[in-house]
Amino acid sequence: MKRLITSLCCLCGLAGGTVVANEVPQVANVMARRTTSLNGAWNYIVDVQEEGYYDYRMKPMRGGFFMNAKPQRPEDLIEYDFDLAPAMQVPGDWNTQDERLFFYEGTVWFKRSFEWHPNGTNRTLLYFGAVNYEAHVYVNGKFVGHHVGGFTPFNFDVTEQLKEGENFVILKVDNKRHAEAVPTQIFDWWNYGGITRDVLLIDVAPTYVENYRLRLASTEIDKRGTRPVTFSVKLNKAEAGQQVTLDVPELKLHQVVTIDNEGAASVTMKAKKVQLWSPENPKLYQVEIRLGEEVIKDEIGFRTIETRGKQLLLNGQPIFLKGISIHEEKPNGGGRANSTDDAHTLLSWAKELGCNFVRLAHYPHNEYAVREAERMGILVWSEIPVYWTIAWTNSDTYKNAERQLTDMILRDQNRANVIIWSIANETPHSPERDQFLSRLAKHARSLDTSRLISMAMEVTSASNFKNRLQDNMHEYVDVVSFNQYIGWYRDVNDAAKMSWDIPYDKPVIISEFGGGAKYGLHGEKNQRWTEEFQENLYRENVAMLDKIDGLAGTSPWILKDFRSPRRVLNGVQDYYNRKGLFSDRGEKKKAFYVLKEWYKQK
Ligand code: GCB
Repeated sequence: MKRLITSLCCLCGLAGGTVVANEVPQVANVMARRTTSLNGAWNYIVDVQEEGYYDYRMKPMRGGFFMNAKPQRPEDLIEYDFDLAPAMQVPGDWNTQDERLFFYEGTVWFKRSFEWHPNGTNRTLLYFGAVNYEAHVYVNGKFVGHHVGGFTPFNFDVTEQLKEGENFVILKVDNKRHAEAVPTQIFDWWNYGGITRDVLLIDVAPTYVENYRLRLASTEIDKRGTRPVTFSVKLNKAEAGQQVTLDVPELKLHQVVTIDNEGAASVTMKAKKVQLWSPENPKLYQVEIRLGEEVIKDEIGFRTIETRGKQLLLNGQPIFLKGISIHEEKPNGGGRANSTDDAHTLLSWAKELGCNFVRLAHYPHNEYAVREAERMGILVWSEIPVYWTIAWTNSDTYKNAERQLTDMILRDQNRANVIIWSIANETPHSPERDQFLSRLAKHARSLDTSRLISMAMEVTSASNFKNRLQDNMHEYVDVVSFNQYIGWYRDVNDAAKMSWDIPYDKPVIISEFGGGAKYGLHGEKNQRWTEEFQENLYRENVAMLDKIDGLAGTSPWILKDFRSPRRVLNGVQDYYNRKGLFSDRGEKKKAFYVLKEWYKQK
């Protein structure tokens, strides 16, 4: 029997003392690096009472019995025995892999062993695509870092902790909800816990390319069809004088840049005859970035996105966003999605509906999904979980939201299909909220000027079927978007009487509308939960939307029924939000065809 050891000072990493934190800034495009996957079977121990964390005197024994280990100092070791523990698949949520954990919110410890042969002078980074919600990470018993936020990647330099031969990683994962967290305690989706995205060891040289950006510098094009393209690169170290080479063979771009004192370099080049990425022609160029022995390959598209008054322009041409909202759930039952196949199925359904756009709600989805949408010619709205009632005055909450926003942008900034960063969803108005959100909007803009900023606002309804959008955040966003539930939460059968006053000279997106229906339940059009009710609601809504001045797109709620603990109606909801156009098993409801028909005419 092998004993796995984690040191206590690390277990209580938050409680002071010397903690080794090996976190390094996010490494971009991990799929193109030299990696070893740690996906697969991980042993797990459910720690309902959090003994491992709080009570270092308790020593777990075989079969779940505990005895007092009497440590002399807080730094003494706690021993975990995973030999008898069951295993689950990583990436994956625990809720759908062990039926006892379906509703579980708390701490689970994970462990995986692996063979490792350190490679001379190179560094090794331990990368997690996402862990929901909070992770403490240990390598061979040493604490290497802590991360908060369930939908963004993070990585640690674990070179010093790894050794020749057998090694192990232990994670404490905690998905308890908190009022000051992002998202907060209340949200309308399943709080899937666990290591929900890929785990990789990344082999890098001591100096490596941390991130890079390749994009059109502006909307400019000269008479000869030449466009300015900017390449920026950042190394992990400020090693001035290093040279990085960029190649885009199809555009005959070959450029060497020299790294400055900040570890960065940037250059603007002229590129001829650039085919722009668009839903009709999702053209991607093969790109190679080289630093010494390291070659990073990517596929990058070029496009412009801008607004002119109430118009949205893609590559200079007005576009109507025919969208649908999507949660990150497997298409045909199951839990969190995390693969190109899952993404492909969901996005194919969106395509069948006639979509050129998806709102990936309400948090950054996995990188496979964004990349697959890009290959399929689907524009993306990407969002952070600043949802409903956030603790606006808490500075840690702000830092957390800003970090999630930064990590979302750093991960996907080379994706041509991502056109909108959304900073929030349905947030009740207050001066504190305005301050928080305007700061976030400015932050997003400081990181990325090549995309639009938006957020899902709420429309304020006045009497006599008059609807008015009034939100102080209008000046911080490029696109005014709002959710409305006419025909479901309010004004059933009154869509035709509605008028809309959106007093801003900006494009408008209806970021949600819809209503629930149980697949296979039929009846009259005024009978809630039937497919006919939902079908009629869509008919009335699309007719109403046609009258909204400046409407530049919509992403109805939602592609597929998704799990939510708030949806308890027995026999109808059964813990599913039923507003999908597809059932949780992938069956089409009648409303699908109404939206499809409307999109055909757009
Ligand atoms: C909303 C929320 C979304 C919910 C939806 C609903 O406004 O943005 O997260 O799931 O309504 O079904 O009520």
